[in-house]
Amino acid sequence: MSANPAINPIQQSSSIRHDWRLDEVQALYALPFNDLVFKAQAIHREHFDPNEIQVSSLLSIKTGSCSEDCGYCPQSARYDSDLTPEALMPVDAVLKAARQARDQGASRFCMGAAWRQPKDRDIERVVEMVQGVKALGMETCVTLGMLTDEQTARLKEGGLDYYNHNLDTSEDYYSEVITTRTYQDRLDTLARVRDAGINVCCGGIVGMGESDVDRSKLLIELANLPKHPESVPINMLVQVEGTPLMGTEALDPLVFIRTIAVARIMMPGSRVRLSAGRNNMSDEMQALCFLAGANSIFYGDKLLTTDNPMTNHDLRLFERLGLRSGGSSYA
Ligand code: SAM
Ligand code: DTB
Ligand code: SF4
Repeated sequence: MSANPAINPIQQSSSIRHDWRLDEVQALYALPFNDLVFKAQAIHREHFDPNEIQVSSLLSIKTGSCSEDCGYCPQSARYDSDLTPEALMPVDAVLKAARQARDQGASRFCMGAAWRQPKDRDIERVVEMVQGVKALGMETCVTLGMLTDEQTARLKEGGLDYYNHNLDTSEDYYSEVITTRTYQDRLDTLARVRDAGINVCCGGIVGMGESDVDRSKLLIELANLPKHPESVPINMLVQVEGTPLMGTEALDPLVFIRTIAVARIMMPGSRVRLSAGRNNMSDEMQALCFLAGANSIFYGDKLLTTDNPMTNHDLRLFERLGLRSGGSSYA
C-alpha cells in the first residue's frame, strides 16, 4: 500500500488543504487503483453531483506566430507545425462561434490567444468579446499569456469570469519544456489574476516525458496555491508533428486516470477538467476519468488548433453514461 507506513492515505479527510507534501502525494499515487478511485469518487460526492459535468468550448481567437518556445505547442513560431497563423479575430466572428457553442450545449466559452503577453489595444478587443459572450448568457474564460496589473484590472472590470494560465508541469521539469519564460512568471500572473478577483483556471499537461515525481509536484504546486484554482484542466499531451515533444513515449493511460483521481483528492472543491487528449482516449477511459473525479470537459470539434471528439459523439457518451451538463458556477 503506502510507501510510508505512517501515512494512511485512504483515511485522509477531504478538507481543503494547502500544505500537501510529496510523500503524501506519492502515497496516493501508489494506492491500489481501486482504492484510489474509490477514495476520489467518495470525495467527489461530498462536493459535487457525480453525474453533472461542466461543459466549456474553446476558440483560438489569435492563432500561431507565437514568440515562445513551449515544446508541446504547434503555435510557436519556432516550429514547423503546418499551421496557418491568423491575426486577432473580429468580435462578430467570435460571437458567432460562441452562439454556436451555446446552442450545442456549452455553458462556458474559452478564448485562447497565441501570445507571450497581450498588448493594451488587444485587451480592449478581448473585453468587447467578453461582454458579447456574457450577453449570450455564457460564462467567459480567456487565456492570453502573461498580464500586467492594469490589463488584469481591465479584464475584471470588463466582466471576465475566468482566466486560464497553466503551470504545465513541475518547476523542476519546466525548463526541459519552456525556456522563454520562467515558472515564477507564471506564478506571478496567477497571483495577479487571483488578487483581481477573477476565477482561476490553472492546470497542466502530462505525457511530456516527465517523471512520477514531476506529476506529483505539479499537483502540489496547484493545491498549495493560497486558494485552489476553481478549474483545474488536466491535459494529456497532444503530440503535433513539428513540435519538439512529438514522439514522446506515451503515458500509461492508467497513470493519467490516477492523476485525475489524485487531483480530485487534493482539490476537492475544484472542477477537474478532462482536457486536451480526449480524441485519443477510448470512451471507457473517459468513463474511468469521470469515475476518478473529472467533472468538466472541453466540448466542440476543435480544441485550439487540434481535433477534439465530435459533439455528436460526446452527446452520445453523456447519454450512455447518464451524465448531464451543468453546474457551470463554482461550487
Ligand atoms: N499563449 C497563452 C499561454 O501559453 O499562456 C495561452 C494559450 S496556450 C495554447 C494554453 C495552454 O494550452 C498551454 O499552457 C498548455 O497547457 C495547453 N496546450 C498547448 N498545446 C498543447 C498540446 N499540444 N497538448 C496539450 N496541451 C496543450
Ligand atoms: C487548457 O488547459 N487546455 C486548452 C486550454 N486550456 C486553453 C488548450 C489545449 C490545446 C491543445 C492543443 C491545440 O489544440 O492547439
Ligand atoms: Fe505561445 Fe501559449 Fe503556445 Fe507557449 S503555449 S507557444 S505561449 S501559444
